[in-house]
Amino acid sequence: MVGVHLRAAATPGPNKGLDLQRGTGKDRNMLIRIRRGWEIPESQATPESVVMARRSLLGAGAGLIAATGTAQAQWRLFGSPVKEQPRKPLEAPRNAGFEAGRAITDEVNATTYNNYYEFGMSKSIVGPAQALVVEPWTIRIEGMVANPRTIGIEDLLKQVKLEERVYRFRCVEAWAMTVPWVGFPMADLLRIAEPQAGAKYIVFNTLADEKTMPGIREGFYPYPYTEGLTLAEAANELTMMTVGMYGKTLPPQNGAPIRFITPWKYGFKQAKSIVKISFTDKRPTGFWEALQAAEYGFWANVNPEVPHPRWSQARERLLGSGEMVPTQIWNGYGAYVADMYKGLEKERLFA
Ligand SMILES: Nc1nc2c(c(=O)[nH]1)N[C@H]1C(S)=C(S)[C@@H](COP(=O)(O)O)O[C@H]1N2
Ligand SMILES: [Mo]
Repeated sequence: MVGVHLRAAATPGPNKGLDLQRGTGKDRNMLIRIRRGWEIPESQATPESVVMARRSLLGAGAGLIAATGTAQAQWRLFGSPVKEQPRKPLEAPRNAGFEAGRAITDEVNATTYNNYYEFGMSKSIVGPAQALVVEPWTIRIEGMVANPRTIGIEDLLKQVKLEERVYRFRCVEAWAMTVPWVGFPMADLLRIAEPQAGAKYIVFNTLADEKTMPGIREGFYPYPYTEGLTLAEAANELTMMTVGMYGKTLPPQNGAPIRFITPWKYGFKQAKSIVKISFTDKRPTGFWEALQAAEYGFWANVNPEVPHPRWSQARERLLGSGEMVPTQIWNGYGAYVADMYKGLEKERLFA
């Protein structure tokens, strides 16, 4: 499977000819020939979606692959037909303690080249994602906590102080971006949630709404999207509950209204549109781990020397410029996180 290398060599950023070939039978009115999703050669599919596509074909659900990717292709050709949800300004003081050492990715690239499989298999889910209803939004806090409860996002935000941090972000598919996120330390969430003494893991479930999400209606995948962290990882000073980017609330496609960010881990850990947070003493199985445990594990820490079974992780392609740069262990955040993994060397820390 060499898709990632081909992709890396292709035009950078979201404006790729590649995605123009994706679409559904519904788009016959478009001027270009639309190749049906299930005709996408494996070499053009993204690594993560290859896993899903295989499963989808097994389940005779090839339509899912084709369900998206159209709106953005039109945008490239004719100007944006996507009416994006308005985003509220969300200015917060930048925490200068976190130097990304790279130029910030242009906002248009970070917000139009996405992985959000509930809305479709391609990178171009901006259009379908606008169906996400972000207000009102509540989060259920349960499991091993002092007081299980449901909290409105406004109430949660009243109890924390927002700040901006510029972090590098690395997807397991070997693309990367640098984003000014707005949010608050997950440590503050732990303080609010009050996990019990025996709790070891925090688990996030994200929205699974069949009314608005085509991927949920398909029913083939182990949704809701689930991810988890050890409580040490959750309390690490890098770990951020994130409600905004580029000085505004998160757009739906990037996980509005709330997701989390662990910049030393591959992107798939960083669950979007969180609706449930639970605490447990059992290691949770993540969405990707449930799909393909041999390729995606619990820890998913970035390491250029541990290749994915199907491609190298040595380098990454920056969204926008397309520049290829070396990947760093822990995505360059070892000074903050490496100590947490001492004594865990027997674990599969990097996949
Ligand atoms: N709910 C949900 N969260 C998700 C995903 C998803 O498909 N659904 N994709 C993950 C993957 S694979 C990546 S790389 C990042 C992408 O985040 P971005 O679209 O903001 O770049 O979100 C992660 N969180
Ligand atoms: Mo990813």
